[in-house]
Amino acid sequence: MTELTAPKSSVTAAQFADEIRNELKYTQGVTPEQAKPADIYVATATAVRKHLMDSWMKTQQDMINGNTKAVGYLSAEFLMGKQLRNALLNSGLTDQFYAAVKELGFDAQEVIDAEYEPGLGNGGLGRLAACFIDSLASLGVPAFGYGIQYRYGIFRQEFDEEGRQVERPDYWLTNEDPWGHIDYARDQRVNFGGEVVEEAGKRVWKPAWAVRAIPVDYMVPGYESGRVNTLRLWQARSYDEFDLLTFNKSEYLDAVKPQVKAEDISKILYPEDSTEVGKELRLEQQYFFASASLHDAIRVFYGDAEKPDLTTFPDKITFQLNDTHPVIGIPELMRILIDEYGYDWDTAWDITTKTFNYTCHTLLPEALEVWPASLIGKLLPRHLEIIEKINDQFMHELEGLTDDEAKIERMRILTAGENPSVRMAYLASYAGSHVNGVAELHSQLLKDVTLRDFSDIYPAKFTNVTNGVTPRRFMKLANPGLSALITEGLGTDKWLEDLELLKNLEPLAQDDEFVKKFAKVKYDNKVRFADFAKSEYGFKLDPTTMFDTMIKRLHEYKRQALKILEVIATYADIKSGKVKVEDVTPRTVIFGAKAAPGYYLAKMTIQLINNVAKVIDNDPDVMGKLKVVFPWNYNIRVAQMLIPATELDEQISQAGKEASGTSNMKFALNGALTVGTLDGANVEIRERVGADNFFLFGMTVDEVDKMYESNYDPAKFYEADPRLKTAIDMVADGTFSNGDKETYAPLVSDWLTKDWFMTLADFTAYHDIQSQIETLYADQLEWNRKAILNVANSGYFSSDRSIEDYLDRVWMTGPLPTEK
Ligand code: 26Y
Repeated sequence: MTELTAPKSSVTAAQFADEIRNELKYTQGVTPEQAKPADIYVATATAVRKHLMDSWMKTQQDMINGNTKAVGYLSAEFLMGKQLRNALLNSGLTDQFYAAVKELGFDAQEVIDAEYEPGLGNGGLGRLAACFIDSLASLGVPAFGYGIQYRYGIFRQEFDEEGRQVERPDYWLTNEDPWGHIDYARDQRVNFGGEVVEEAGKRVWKPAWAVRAIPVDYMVPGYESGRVNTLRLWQARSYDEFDLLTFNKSEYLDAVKPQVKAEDISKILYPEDSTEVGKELRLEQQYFFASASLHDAIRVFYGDAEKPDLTTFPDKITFQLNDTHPVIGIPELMRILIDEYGYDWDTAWDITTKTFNYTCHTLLPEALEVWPASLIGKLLPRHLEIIEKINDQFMHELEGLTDDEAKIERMRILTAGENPSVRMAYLASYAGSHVNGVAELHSQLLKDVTLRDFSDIYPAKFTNVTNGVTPRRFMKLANPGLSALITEGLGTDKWLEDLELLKNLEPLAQDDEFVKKFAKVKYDNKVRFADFAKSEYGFKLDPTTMFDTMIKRLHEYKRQALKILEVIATYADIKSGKVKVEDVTPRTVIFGAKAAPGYYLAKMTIQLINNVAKVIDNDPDVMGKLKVVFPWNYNIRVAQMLIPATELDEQISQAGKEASGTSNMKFALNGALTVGTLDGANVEIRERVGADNFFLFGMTVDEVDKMYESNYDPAKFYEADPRLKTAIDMVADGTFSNGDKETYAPLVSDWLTKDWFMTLADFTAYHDIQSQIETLYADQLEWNRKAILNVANSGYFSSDRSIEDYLDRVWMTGPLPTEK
């Protein structure tokens, strides 16, 4: 597979092969004859890094010496995916790589497969951060991604005999990581614990222990921009015993305890998303990377100056807080400015508020982080004092702005009462310059519901930036067939930098020849995925069936249950003869999802899906008509194979719960049609691709609210729809648990008595839309026409556009000047 439209570097394939040989010899000490694919991978990565080195250094120099404000993207997660092909693409070395590897006698795919995917994120939020830093570099905006280099990424998912999820550690650093450069000389000390004392009229923090933060730098090459930014991920190391003993005057054995503890800080990514985990270690992680990153930015822009003028800090860099996870950076910057640099409170506040902006990624109240003040006091006593003072100042400010005392009380950053806690979203909304949601509907709901009081008082802070995805990874790399066809159709490959150009494909949706070519690309992608699924998972997929996919974290609000209940009902319809076998549109239903290890109902849903898959697979009555597969350990690599092969994309969350979604954008851009609710970015996708080209169903946000108000009773829906009743009864009666009625009892009971996300209420509408889907699918030309219209009208969902919006609405900066 070659990728002919890759921008070219002037290096020839023969030269690149020599560079790889050189790395094999001088970096790894192996001959080409001894080399394994993994060696070639490391050598190639090392060679690519060297190609990027000059641009990387120049980008940093231009940033430091110029007047363009940089962006610091503070994120606890960066879900980067494999780096090799992306780095080759962006450095213009793709063709040379394939030729050089061939010359060296290796199979390119084996070399690519040798890279272990870093899973340093849970899902959407982490992947968004990765897309954003790609776009920042591609637009030539000077930027740092700042995060944590977890030793263990998101767990590796396996399924046991019973179909239950089993979590295995993801020790991704067992092999060499040629992309990350550890920079011991640019470490930072991060302090914890201890107490605050009064010294010469000043509050002085006497920490009890410290962690050494060591940066690991990853190059982030822009596509065709000549710019290379930095992703700086911090690793926690301990200081030596001597140092610890001076810090902690207790016994030796007690003194080494913190040393062991120090290294734990960057050890593991918390696998929870959406539901809050109030773990001490998590707060330590958050402070660890926020503190190290802020100090690092000061070092980058002011060097080691004793008395830098930090009033210019907000002109040098603007920090985006990716959700509440880095919000402890706000009191940290206050502390740095006051305690370390001697600024007065007001000046420090002025600098801090100009420096930070906050993105909220949720509407679920349980996902808004709240920390017990006692915990903050224990780990970060000085920060608690600062937060108290911020809260006092805030209350005072509010008293001048409103007479509504109840409102003032509701807005407290530090809650009143016996066990006060700190609401990180409120702290960010008060201290940040801008607050944004991640899709139009979500930003509106933030203003109307979640952060309503704040938007009442500070309306100008609130804005929207709809998410986006990088077309480089999710079109060019993931879908070379479609990319080539688009380039052919448009007569240029400039669309990879300006995705709105896809609009010009619209007329081609009426060109039957083009539509057939498009259909062929889709079919080839289905075959490619079927082959992959066979070799990777042992699944036998029929590429002539409709590929119907639902990939996302497993969560009740996302409603995988709705999909599996519909599958069960269809299965029952075929079994009972209610639907004639010949009338069924053959479908392959594909799930990919990890559940948080402690999320009981989510894990049970995984078990159910696996067992439905098994029962259907063993039933000759539905053979060739219905198949369910659940490739385990869904990750970026699987996404890159599966999204291009998908024809129908499931975005079926309860309206008002999915902040945006980003796979919906990837699917539309890869020519899948969406069946979805009016939720998150689905709303905007539908607006752009056209209502005729989107399968809409289900309650709206208003209808959902009304139903909550009218005391929603799911059992009524169960009684009213015989198909739904049959499906739930089958889950209850042991059809998918070898006759055991207990296995899914908690799930069934939840559906019938609570069903907080109203799966049952939307079931009938979800079923009704299926006949529309199947009728259209029967007319392949029409289906593919609509799929092309999805591609043509989704250019807006490029993360380049999202970044442009951030630049205009939030960051107020732009690209570095280019040389004439
Ligand atoms: C507090 C901690 C447990 C936590 C950790 C991770 C909380 C949340 C998360 C991750 C959230 C996340 O991935 N949110 C998703 O962000 C995407 C990017 O904006 C959205 O598209 C998606 O709707 C949202 O669920």
